[in-house]
Amino acid sequence: MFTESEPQVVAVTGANGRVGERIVTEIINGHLLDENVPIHLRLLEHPSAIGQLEANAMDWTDIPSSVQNITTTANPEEAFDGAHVVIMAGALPRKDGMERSDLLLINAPIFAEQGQALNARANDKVRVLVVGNPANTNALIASANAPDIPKRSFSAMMMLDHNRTLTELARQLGVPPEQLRHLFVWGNHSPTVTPDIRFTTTGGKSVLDSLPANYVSDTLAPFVRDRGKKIINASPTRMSSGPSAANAAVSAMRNWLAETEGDWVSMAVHSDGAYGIAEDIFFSFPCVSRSGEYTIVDGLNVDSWTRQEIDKSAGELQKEREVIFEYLPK
Ligand code: NAX
Repeated sequence: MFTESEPQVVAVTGANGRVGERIVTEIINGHLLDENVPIHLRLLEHPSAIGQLEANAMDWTDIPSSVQNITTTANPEEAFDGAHVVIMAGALPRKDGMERSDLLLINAPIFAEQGQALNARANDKVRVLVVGNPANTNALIASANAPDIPKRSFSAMMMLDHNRTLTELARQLGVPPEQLRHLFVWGNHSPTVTPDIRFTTTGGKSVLDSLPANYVSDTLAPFVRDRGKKIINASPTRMSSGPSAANAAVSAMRNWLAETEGDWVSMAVHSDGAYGIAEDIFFSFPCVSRSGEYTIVDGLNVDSWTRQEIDKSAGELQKEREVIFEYLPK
């Protein structure tokens, strides 16, 4: 899929949004598939945003790239027809005063409808990355509404939490981020996400020897959990992450389709009970991946602090599941 010479149909939802627009630009700039792979780009938006999206599509068409054509549409079935790769960034944002449960119920119908459209029209081997929040539970809704597509073909984006962990740790240690291996996050893309650096090495040595005691619980986890809110609060117009989110979405999909080369990535995937996590939620585990097939890294020991934190995240996802239960077909 990653290096095919046949054209690959790549769909992006919410393509006119702050994150979606940047995802499209990254794809056109060759950051998703090998640059020789011809791409047919399908951009899905809410009807109110189609006018601007059409103008953006003209703009994108002027960039020389492997994208052979761009279709803009407000119809999910048209967007997903024959799709090999789908990145779902189209969702309504949380407004001031809105609870997480309100956001769940506002976005659930979007992901139910789009899950059904994927089921009806996507390629058998489609890979779907859900970015729109609450991403883990939206992935559950989309996959439950696409019963003919294997659950393993869906994941929710944890790469931004992963990259926030990676870059903060690299700053703390004074090493380039690419020198750090075997780092990941557990759980939900929410304030319960839990970074894990107990197995992380640089130059073959554990990073733990160079860090203060309780660094993860006292410094790193609060940093990763608060980062999104801090960015919004720092913005005069209360804008959330844009470039880092788009970069994370495209690299998460690229890692999945290509090869993680012995390193680990954080993917929220359908839980099969690994590490004692409840089944039928999308939970972030350490994963390796090759050619669109991920494997959860198994056999890692879990210390008591990590256990307590990941159980909180799993409990939160089980509650989210109850809130949107009516959108999960029986
Ligand atoms: P924006 O509000 O800028 O963009 C969302 C876009 O979705 C808009 O253009 C809107 O018209 C479109 N949309 C709404 N309903 C739609 C529908 N039914 N079909 C197709 N498109 C529809 O938000 P933005 O900052 O781009 O964020 C997009 C989503 O990503 C949000 O849900 C956000 O919370 C989520 N994020 C998730 C992250 C993660 O790590 N999983 C990080 C980044 C981002 O905050």
